[in-house]
Amino acid sequence: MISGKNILIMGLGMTGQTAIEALKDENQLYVHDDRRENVEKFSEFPPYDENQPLDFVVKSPGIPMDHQLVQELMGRSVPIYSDVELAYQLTESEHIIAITGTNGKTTTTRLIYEMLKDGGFPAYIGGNVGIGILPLAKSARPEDILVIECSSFQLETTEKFHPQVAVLTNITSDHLDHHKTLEAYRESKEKIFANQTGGDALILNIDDSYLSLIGEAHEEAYVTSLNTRGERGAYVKDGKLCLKVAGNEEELLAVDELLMVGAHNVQNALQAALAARLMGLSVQSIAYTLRNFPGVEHRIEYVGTHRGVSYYNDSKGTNPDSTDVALASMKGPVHLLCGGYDKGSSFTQLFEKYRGSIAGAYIYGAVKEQMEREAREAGIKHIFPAEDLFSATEKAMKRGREGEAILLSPACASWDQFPNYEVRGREFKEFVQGKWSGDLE
Ligand code: UMA
Repeated sequence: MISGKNILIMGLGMTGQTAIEALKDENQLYVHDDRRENVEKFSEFPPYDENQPLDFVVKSPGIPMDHQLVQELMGRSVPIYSDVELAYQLTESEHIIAITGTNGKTTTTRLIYEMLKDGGFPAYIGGNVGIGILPLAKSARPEDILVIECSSFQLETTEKFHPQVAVLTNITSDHLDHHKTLEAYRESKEKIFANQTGGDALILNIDDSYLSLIGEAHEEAYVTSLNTRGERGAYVKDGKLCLKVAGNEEELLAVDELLMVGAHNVQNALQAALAARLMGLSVQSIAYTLRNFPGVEHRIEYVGTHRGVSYYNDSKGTNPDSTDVALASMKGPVHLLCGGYDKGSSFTQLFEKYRGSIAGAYIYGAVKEQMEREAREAGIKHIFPAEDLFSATEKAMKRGREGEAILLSPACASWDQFPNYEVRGREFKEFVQGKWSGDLE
């Protein structure tokens, strides 16, 4: 419980609003947002006045540390906290699992949560997944398990935050506009385990070169790898996912039994399985979740198999790099549904790289002409221009054969024909499932 404090809420988006709800009854709050209209919406709280003594600040993750007011407050030694730090200070939960990394954190967070729920554990999910953690943290009981996805922005301003299980998926260069240097970005990520002690667990993906170095400095860490077998951790052996937590090896399931595809998802599965096992879940229960988890919605999400053709929704693939990851994850020939809003990207390299596995490119949307030209120049044999996603899908469904995949991974934003990628992905799924139920050719 935090009470009787003077607190500045800086940034009045989701983080600021959930912080206000969590603190307003017991404390004196002040508000600040660079957008005046946002401050006006919270007129029951006084705007920040620089003469006001403050106990601490709750800062929205998107506000950079070099913001003038943040710098000024730091100069006065006022602690600056994120919602994750505040959640830790407010919660009665004694079980926090925190996940961070450049990629894979949303899938790993969701998988851990699903495993705990399937096993009958009182688990809750929140954080950078788009659901603020504060409302959950405040109402949690000691036995509740909080599964929190943490961004580097949120970790940057933690002080006492102390998860019992910390998972690091990978660390590559990202968000340098905010953190300025790779070192500062890494330091923020490493704060996830800064307060851990003997009884806690740190899980590192040592296939990542930087995390492998951290692993060398932290012998007590549990490690995950697709290639090497650590003394403690999770790995792939003879095509099977295995755990080694208390000395003996435990087999979970075969890689082929996962519904999720792609090497990166095998790594996510290893990390989640290890975290769940350390929380006391049985091997059988963990394997059950892994056999049934289709992936996070819109990220190479398995939609189903109809007449031997597998369908995947990767509507989150809004640039050529993400579509590259999706194509690399597919097993056989792929019918690729792509196109949309023109962000000025080039698709030539992507088409050249997957020329051998693309059985058809079904191209639609504002970017159609450029994409079609680049596909042709890259040597894609079967190109089908279409008016919109649905006519493209219909064409792909007619051409798809047993053992092949139909993948929506547009490599473009959705805004020319949809309000956002979520709507695009959902409408795609509804369209194909509607066709299946009509059993259309
Ligand atoms: N603002 C200022 N000055 C600034 C910048 C922002 O006053 O210099 C104000 C804005 O006017 C706005 C507020 O601060 O009113 C910020 O609101 P917001 O809606 O941008 O952010 P929050 O509601 O605080 O949302 C955050 C996360 N957003 C970011 O980190 C940018 C969400 O992560 C997160 O889900 C949510 O809190 C709940 O924890 C999203 C994200 O994109 C998913 N994260 C990045 C990522 O995953 O790469 C880090």
